[in-house]
Amino acid sequence: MQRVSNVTDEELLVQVSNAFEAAFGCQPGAVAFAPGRVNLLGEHTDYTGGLAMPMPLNLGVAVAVGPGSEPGLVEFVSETLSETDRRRADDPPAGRWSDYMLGCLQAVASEEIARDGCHCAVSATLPVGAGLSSSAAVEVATLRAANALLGREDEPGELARIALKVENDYVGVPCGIMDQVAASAGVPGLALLLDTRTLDVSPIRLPYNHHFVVVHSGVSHRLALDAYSERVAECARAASELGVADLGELSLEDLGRAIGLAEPLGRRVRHVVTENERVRAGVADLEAGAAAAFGRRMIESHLSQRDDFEVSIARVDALVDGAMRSGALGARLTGGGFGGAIVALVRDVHLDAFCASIRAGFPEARVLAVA
Ligand code: GAF
Repeated sequence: MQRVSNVTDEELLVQVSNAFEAAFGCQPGAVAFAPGRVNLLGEHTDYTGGLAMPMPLNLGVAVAVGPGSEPGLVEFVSETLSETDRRRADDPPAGRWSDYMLGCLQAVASEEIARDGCHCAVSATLPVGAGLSSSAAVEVATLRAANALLGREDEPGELARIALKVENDYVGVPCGIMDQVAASAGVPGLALLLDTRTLDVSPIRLPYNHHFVVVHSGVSHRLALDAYSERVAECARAASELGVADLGELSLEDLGRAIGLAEPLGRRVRHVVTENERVRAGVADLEAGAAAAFGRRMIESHLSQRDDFEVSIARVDALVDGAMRSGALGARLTGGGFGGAIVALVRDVHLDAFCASIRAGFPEARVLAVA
């Protein structure tokens, strides 16, 4: 995978260690990294027991931890935001960036932070609000660092479940588990087929001579929590009205009765059901080396997100159109939506021209990663 950030994961670990030392006057007891992800196909399916295709990036988050200076006091420094924060070990969430880390520390080290306090530093190469799962990366890096400090082994499935619980119950975001699995079980550059009902993951072969290019639209999705939560609630309501535990149980044959639901529930169901089908078919495309067919599914996925699930915005739609005009085989909104990034599939012979065309046509957009 080509990196667009000029800081490697190893350099980021050194950077966070230096930030820790500068803030707290000693070396950290443990440091850890976790990656962000781009989702290639299968959007808004992970909280309905569906399928997704996340691929970890080599952009991510590094966290350094060590014992604190006073029992019960947890001090944070974010090198990336140039901010500090001070919290009590048992504080409830406060709507601040430190919530993600404090929630994780409370989950795995509540006794230790109450007894010894904690110092914590964070550095990132992953932009916040790009839809590339910076929250899950912070959570998993914090859990890994805390476990390393306490001499405990990590188990990826367990890390993902703890991180999801922190995000759902402590931070208060009703997300699914895709991002936490990608951050804890994934390897940068290797795409995964994730079944969010069973949590089975299997590697997916990417097409030769092609690249997935991640482009940030320049619009942060940070204020989209209400709209995201509304989609989660609509899916739960639709499932209950259709008499299933999860929309992931439905197939194309069920769409007839789903479309009869009151607006907008019918369209929400149609997105989820067709998106799961697109993932199934997309896996077969990639196994057969049919990159152009996969590209068409990416476009169908984008239109479904735009029209049926209504999670896109005009600037992202324009970027997807621009990507197609710039030679992509397919392009789509990736992540939670309402801004953030797109992912485009581009033949390697067209890569330079594609990136140049995006830079020229969309000065506010930024090519973040090329896989
Ligand atoms: C966000 C959420 F955190 C994920 O769980 C997932 O629902 C995604 O939006 C949409 O596919 O990244």
